[in-house]
Order: sequence, then structure tokens, then C-alpha cells
Amino acid sequence: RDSSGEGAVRGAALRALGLAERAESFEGPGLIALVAARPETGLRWRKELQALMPDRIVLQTREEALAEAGPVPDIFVIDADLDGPGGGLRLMSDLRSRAGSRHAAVCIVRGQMGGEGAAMIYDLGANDLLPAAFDPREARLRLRNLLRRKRRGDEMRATLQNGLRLAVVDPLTGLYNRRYAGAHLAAVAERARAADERFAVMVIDLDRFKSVNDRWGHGAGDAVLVAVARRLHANLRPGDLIARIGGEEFLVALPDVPRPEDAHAVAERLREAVEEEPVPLPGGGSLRVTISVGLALSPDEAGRRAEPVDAVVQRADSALLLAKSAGRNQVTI
Ligand code: GH3
Ligand code: MG
Ligand code: MG
Ligand code: MG
Repeated sequence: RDSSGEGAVRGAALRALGLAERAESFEGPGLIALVAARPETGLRWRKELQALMPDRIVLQTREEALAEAGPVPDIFVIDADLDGPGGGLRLMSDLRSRAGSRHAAVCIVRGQMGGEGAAMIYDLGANDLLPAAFDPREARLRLRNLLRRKRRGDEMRATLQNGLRLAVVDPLTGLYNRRYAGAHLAAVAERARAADERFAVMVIDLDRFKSVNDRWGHGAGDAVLVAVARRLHANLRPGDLIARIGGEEFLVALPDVPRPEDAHAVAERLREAVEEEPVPLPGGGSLRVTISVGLALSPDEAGRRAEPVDAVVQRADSALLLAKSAGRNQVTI
């Protein structure tokens, strides 16, 4: 008979009786990878740990553990005696240095040698430690505890990340907001100064946008904002900054601009991308919209360098006013 199927049935029956605690089983999603030095060791571990979560305990080699193919396990149980340089401890530190597995729990099974001290293994980042001849029941309890803590950690990270996202992202367009733009821009200026590079700032404003709202309604206005945001974003590179800094105002920063005309070309491309095609409206029909772009370079074309980043944004703002008074739908420096 298939023993893991049997385990699943038994687990379900015990859960129905409210006896899951006694079986040291774990409720909810989870995956455990066992990385043993020898296949027979891995098979024995799996047999002994199986009651914890049948069907969700997999055997992996060092290479499979590092391949990040498929879902990342919540726990890696690693043999300290693993083949290869550094043994299992090296695998643990490799897993810790990867974004995908950084937060996985690691339980080290101390090898036959047992040479490494427990304190050292914990210092290297292990969450728990088992002797080579572990008691299966105790091991299941320890791993269940690790799974619970791992899940709480995941939940806290998700909450934190969501909070961070809400603090820096504009909900309408999904672009960064003004608060984030200020901090990012300061970092761009700092880095450019240190690397002796030129950076560019653009302030972009929709032309006659009030009349869009007045004539087509606020819903149409919002749809236009979303469409323009997409077009601007799609015409920039990953390292560029784009943020919505006001109702119908955007800020762009290009971190490394070898020649001033490169920034001009990007600004012109953005202007064209917006003008090119009418924006479809939610109630049907479409609308042609344009933007004006104020551009500032730092150092500027006179070579001035020691200038606070706010002054660069102010120059872009003044350039924007010029573009507006010169007839809109244009780039001005
Ligand atoms: P100009 O070419 O001089 O920039 O003209 P304008 O009409 O775009 O400029 P103005 O500053 O007079 O108007 C900006 C308008 O943007 C006012 C408001 O109706 C609209 N607006 C600001 N924020 C939002 C928003 O979140 N959603 C919508 N639908 N409209 C917004
Ligand atoms: Mg405006
Ligand atoms: Mg305006
Ligand atoms: Mg406007």
C-alpha cells in the first residue's frame, strides 16, 4: 500500500476527530525540503517526518535546493555532512544570500562528525538544530513550530510590504507619489554628484486638463490620467524615476545623461507618445491629449554643479511655465 496516501487519510481522520495536535501534523500550506548527504538518509527522514504534513515533504539535492524551480520550501532540513565544500552549512548560507529563499527556515541535522559547535551553527543562521539520530516525534514538533513561525513571519512581511506600498504609490496610476519622488530624487542627485555624472529632471503637466473634466466628467479625466501615466512609464527605462506629484503633474528623473541632447530626445519621445494616439474614454469615444514638458539638467548647460536638487526641480518648473505660455504640447529647457 502507498504509505504516504495512508498518512494523508490518517491525518484527515485525526483532524476530523480534533486529534491533529497529537499527530504533530501541520495545518495549512507549507513545504519542507530534506537535503541529506545520502539518499537512504533522506528516505529515512521523510518516513519519520511524514506525519507532519504528508505529501508536502520533498527530497532535494544541493543543486535542486539552489535551483529555485517551483515553489520555495518553507523549511530546509539540511545534513551538515552534505558533500561538497562547506557541507550543509555552505548550502545554508547560499540559500540565505538568495532573494527567493532568504526567509526560509533552516534546520541543520548535525552530522556523524558533529564537529561544528551548536553556537556556531546558530550564528551562521540556522533556525533549529537536530542530532543525527533525532527522535522522530520531537523532530516533528520542532518542525511544526518552525512552520508556524515561518508563516507568522510571512504574514508580517506581507503586511509591512503592503504598508510601504501604500505609503509610496499613487493608487490611481500605480506610479510613485510625491513623497517617494522627493526621496528618490535626492538619491539620484547624490549618486550623480559622486560619480561626476549628469542627471535630468522633467516636470510634466497635462494641457488644458480642466476642460477634460468639465466636458467629459471626472471619470474620463481619471482615465486620461491613467493612460498618460502608462504611456510615460512605457517610454522610460527601468532605472528612470516616474512619479505623479500632483493632480495632473508628473515628475521624471533620468539618472545618467551622457549628453544633454539625450534628455531632450527622451522628453520629446514622451511628448509624442502622449500626443500620438487619442485616449479611449470609459463611456466610449476617445480624446486627444497633450502634455507640456519642462526639462532641467544638472549640471546645467553652463556647467553649474553645486546646486540643491530642489533648485533643479524649480528650473524644470520654470521651463514648464515657458512651454505653457509658448503654446503647450512642447518641451522646453
Ligand atoms: P494648463 O494647460 O495650463 O495646465 O491647463 P489645465 O487646465 O491643465 O491646468 P489647471 O491647473 O487649471 O487644471 C488642472 C486640473 O486638473 C484641475 C482639475 O480639474 C484636474 N485634476 C487634478 N487632479 C485630478 C484628478 O485626480 N482627477 C481628475 N479627473 N482631474 C484632476
Ligand atoms: Mg497642473
Ligand atoms: Mg496647470
Ligand atoms: Mg495642466
